[in-house]
Amino acid sequence: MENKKYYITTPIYYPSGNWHIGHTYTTVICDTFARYHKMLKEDVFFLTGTDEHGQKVEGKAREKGVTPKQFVDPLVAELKEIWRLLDVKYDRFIRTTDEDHVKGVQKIFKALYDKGKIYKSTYEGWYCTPCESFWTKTQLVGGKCPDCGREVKLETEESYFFRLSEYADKILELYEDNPEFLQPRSRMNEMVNNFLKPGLQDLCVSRTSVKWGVPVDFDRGHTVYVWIDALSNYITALGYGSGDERLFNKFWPADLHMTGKEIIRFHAIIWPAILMALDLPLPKQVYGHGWLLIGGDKLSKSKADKVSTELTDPKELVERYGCDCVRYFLLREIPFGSDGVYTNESLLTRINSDLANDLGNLVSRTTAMINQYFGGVLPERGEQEGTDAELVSVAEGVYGKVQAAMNALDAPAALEEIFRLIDRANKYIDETTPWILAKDDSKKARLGAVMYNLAECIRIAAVMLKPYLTVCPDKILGFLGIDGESVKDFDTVKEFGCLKAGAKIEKASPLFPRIDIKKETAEIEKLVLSRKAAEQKAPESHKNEDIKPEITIDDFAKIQLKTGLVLTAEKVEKSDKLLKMSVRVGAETRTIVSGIAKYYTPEEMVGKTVVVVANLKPAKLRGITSEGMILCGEDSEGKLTIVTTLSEIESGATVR
Ligand code: ME8
Repeated sequence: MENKKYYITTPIYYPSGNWHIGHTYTTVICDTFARYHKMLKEDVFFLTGTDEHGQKVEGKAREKGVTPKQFVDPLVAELKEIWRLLDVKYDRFIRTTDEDHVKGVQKIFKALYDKGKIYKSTYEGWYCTPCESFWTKTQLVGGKCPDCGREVKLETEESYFFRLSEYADKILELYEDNPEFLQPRSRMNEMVNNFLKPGLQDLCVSRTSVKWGVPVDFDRGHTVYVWIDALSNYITALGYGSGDERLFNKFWPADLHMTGKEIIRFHAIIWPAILMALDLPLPKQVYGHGWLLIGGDKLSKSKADKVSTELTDPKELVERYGCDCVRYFLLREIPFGSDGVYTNESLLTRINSDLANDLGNLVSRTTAMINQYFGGVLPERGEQEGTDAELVSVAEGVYGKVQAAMNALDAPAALEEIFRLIDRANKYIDETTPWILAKDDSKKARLGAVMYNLAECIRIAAVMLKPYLTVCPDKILGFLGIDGESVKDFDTVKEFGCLKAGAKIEKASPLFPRIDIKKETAEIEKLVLSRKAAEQKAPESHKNEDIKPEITIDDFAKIQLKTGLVLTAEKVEKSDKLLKMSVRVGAETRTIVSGIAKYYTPEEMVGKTVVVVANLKPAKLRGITSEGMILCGEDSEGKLTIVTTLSEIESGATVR
């Protein structure tokens, strides 16, 4: 196969820090497409990153009393952690504060200026701070920002302008000549009717009032306004303007910019105009996906917190249900290009019905039967009969159908096709009734053929699932005794029968545990409500007035803190609060009684590294002498969390 290249980008993320599951949508889709094209043996470059400049960040940093860079650094680290948890494997994570990006943007700005595409003037416009967008009066909706509906204010300042007004006809022509350029189709109509036909205005591309931005190097009072800065990432990430443009020459133009529908105007009008002005090729396609809605609104953390008791933090969702479940929901539940509603119940229902029931059961039933009837050794395929041919044709058809769906950028439809095979295989078990065949020795060969067909369907489904789910496909292939790459790639799923008889089949452990939806949603609701209550209380109970009178370093030096390793733990009789533990502190082992029984079981405590106040006068608790105290954090609800070390450390180490 031709080693095609494929370049896909997500919009770079504004590091808000209030990450919710909606934020992960664009990038999980892109990761899936990148994985899919890698499996097609294409040379793929997948880009994501963060958009860190602008007034909003500057303001928030000021509020916190830190520099803008100090403000964004931890948020960027959090976002990268979310991508790690969701198994998003990008080829570059660009930050608009990266040195090469900053230099690239300065070059782009200067090139546009030298070409006469940027000029200096005065701007007066209605500015929406949260969206970092200027609007003309006619664009406002009811006097408010047309994108987010929030208040705007009139601002005037000296600015550079990009001659966007010259490009309306060229962009209309671009759409006409390339009907595929902007998808879904409805987005193109919106751009044409709302923006291009009424005519474009020149675009303000620098600010003097915002210091936190890329400085215009030939006019130091100005910083590059956020959209030229942010959009340019798609080429600076490939080294454009850096002197080493090998990646740029190889991957540009992008095959696909995937973005949320609210920023389509920037990607389908402003960005192509900038590229035209730079005489650079245009991306092949821009896709504006829909939103995850909660309570009928675009999912946003502040709204979500107000209106609902849904758990929306991607880290928590992955920790609770696993990366595959969250990815599956995002890719399967939201009709591509449209909005989709997010509820915990819809997530849990998907997990139970598709993953635990359909996929999980098929794998566990089949591998259990091969173990029960054939000692875990895959039988020969043998003679085919009955509905075998139909099953095989569904299995062999999956690859083409998935390909058609992915070419149409429709990941949910691709998953639907794979699950059609899984459903068909489950139905095949009911049709062939292997448990009846197993009772009759003369049917052994038929039973073998049924088992073979099922195992091969599972293999094909697992291989096809690899771009979408990142954990369970390999687990499934492992149960089928496949460890080499030879039967794990797309070339092996177009024809039925690659699986070798004689393979050692392992009885599968449950892939996805079934969730008691009622219990789980009730638990989530309780969790979210208690958190809200704690958030409201926290400022009061943790006020600085709580802080005790100052002490000197010598006072502090009187307290000896040491690390300890919990060797044993048991409940103290007739007490629901106390745990009695033996704790190794360096060379000695101490008995320590601690009031943590409501929060930790004895089993949870054994093996934990704790911090012990080692020179505390022993005290008797319920008749037991406690030789020290274990440090805990106490939240506003009185809930205790033990203090431990970030990495492993020997017991008896000094804590200071
Ligand atoms: O727009 N449902 O950043 P951003 C689906 N930095 N997608 C959602 C969503 C939801 N509820 N909420 C957010 C920016 N997104 C700019 C882009 S491009 C050069 C600069 C998606 O952090 C949103 O549509 O506000 C966008 O694709 C991405 O998350 C980042 O949004």
